[in-house]
Amino acid sequence: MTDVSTTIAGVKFPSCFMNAAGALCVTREELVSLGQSQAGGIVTKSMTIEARQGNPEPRYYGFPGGSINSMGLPNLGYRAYAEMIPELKRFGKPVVASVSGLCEEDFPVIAAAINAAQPDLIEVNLSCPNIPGKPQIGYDPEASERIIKRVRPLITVPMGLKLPPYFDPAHHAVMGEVIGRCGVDFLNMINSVGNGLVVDPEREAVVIKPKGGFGGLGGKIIKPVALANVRAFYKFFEGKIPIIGTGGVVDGVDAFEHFLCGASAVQVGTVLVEEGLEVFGRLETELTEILKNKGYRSIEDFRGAVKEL
Ligand code: IRO
Repeated sequence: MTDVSTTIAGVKFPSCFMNAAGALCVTREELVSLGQSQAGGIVTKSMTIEARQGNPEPRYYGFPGGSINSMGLPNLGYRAYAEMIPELKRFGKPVVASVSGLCEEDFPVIAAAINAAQPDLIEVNLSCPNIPGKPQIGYDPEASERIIKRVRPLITVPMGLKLPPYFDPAHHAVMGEVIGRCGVDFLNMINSVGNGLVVDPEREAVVIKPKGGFGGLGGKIIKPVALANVRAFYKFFEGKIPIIGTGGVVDGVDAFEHFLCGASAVQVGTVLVEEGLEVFGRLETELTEILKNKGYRSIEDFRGAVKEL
C-alpha cells in the first residue's frame, strides 16, 4: 500500500497536500470546503487584529506558468478565526492557523488568542510582501527574532514560520541562526516571490492595481527558488526541523521533487486558485503513481535523499 500521509512536528496529516495560506481560505465557507475536500489539512488565511478588505482590485492575475498577487491581507480578523477553529477541527484533519500582523505588537495579541482556540499548529507569517510601505519581516533578521521570541512563549501547539524566499546562502545562514536560537517546531517556505512585475503587452499595462503592479509571484515559475530554500534549510538543520514545501507545486512530480529536497508536506496556492478543490485528488493520484512506480511506500522512504553530483 502506498501511503501519502505525513507528520509535521508530531501532528499527523492524512495527506501531504494542503492549501497554502491565502488560497481559498479566507471565509468560513471556504475553510469548511477545504475540510470537506481531500486536502490533508486546513490552513487559514493569515489574520490580522481587525478584519480587512485588502488592497484594491484587480489584485490577483493568473498567467501561463504562474500568478501575481497583491491581496493586501484581506481577512476576517483573528476573533472570527478563533471562533471557527473548534468547528474546523471536526473534519478530522489538522487546522493550521496563520498569524500575521500589521506591526510587531499585533503578533503576540493574535498568537495568544489563537493559541487559546487550540488549532493543531500555528504558522507565523513573516513574509507578506504586499502591504504598501511595510517590508517583509523575514528579510530583517533582528525584527524576525524579536517577533519569534515574543510569540514563542505564548504558543503551546507546534509553532512554525512562513518564510520568504532567500537568494543567497549567507541569508539562509543568518536566518538559520535566528531560527536555531528561537526554537521553532516547523518551517514553511516559500511565500510568494515578492515584488515581481507582470506586464500585458497587448494592453501595454501592468496586470494588478496595487503598488503600481508589483506583487508576489507564485506557481510553476517559482519552483526552483522554492526547492532551493527547502534544500538549504533542510541541510542547515540536518533534517531536524520539519519543512512544509510551498512554491511551484502544480503536479505530482513537483511534490516529489519537494520531498526529495527535504519537505515533509507541500502546500498549493496558484494551482488551487486556478483549478479548485479537485486539485487535491489529482495531486494525490499523481504522487501515488510515482511512488508505486519507484517502489516507495511512503514519503519517508526518500525524503531529503536528492542526489548531489
Ligand atoms: O497579499 C496578501 O494577502 C499576501 C500575503 I498576507 C502573503 O503572505 N503572501 C502573499 O503572496 N500575499
